[in-house]
Amino acid sequence: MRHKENKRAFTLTELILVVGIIALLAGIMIPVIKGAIEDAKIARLLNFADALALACKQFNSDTGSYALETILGGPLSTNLSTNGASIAGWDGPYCRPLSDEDNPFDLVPGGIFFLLAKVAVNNGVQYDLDGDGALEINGPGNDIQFYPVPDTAAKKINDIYDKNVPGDWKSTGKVRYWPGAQGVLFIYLMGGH
Ligand SMILES: [Ca+2]
Ligand SMILES: [Ca+2]
Repeated sequence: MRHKENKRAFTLTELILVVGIIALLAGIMIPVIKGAIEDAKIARLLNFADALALACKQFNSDTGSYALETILGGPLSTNLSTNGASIAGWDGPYCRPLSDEDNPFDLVPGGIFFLLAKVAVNNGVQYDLDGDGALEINGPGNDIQFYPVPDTAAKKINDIYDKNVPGDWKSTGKVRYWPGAQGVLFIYLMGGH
């Protein structure tokens, strides 16, 4: 004797309801998850910036000049991590060799990361710290430039450093930003007066 089939199929209404609830939950959760992932990347970027700021300070204390460590799809200048022995007073390495993966927002291999000292290159540190339109920082010094950084993350980072700085957040304070999908984020570290 066959057992009686006891399973009941979902009605169309029930299916539509379930699918609707799943879609609703996804609509709520996806932005939350995206925001959490972005916040974790921001935390990584800021830790990295802090570590490099310390390395730059030590370099400056030992040598009296400003480190130049540049990655542009690969190492270019590596005074901080490797090639500083010819610099008087150099007692490094001050950090490990950098990788483009040190930019948590690096979307494609071969992304770019800069640590620049104006003493050695043309586009160095220039900052209007107080937002009055005049530069306070315009000379040899160190900043970090990350590329690419999305503008949502750049704005959050700006608001951590430059909360009360007047003017356009992208051009004033310690954090500057060239906006765009492949935006460039600048964080002032030291020197440059
Ligand atoms: Ca100013
Ligand atoms: Ca700013």
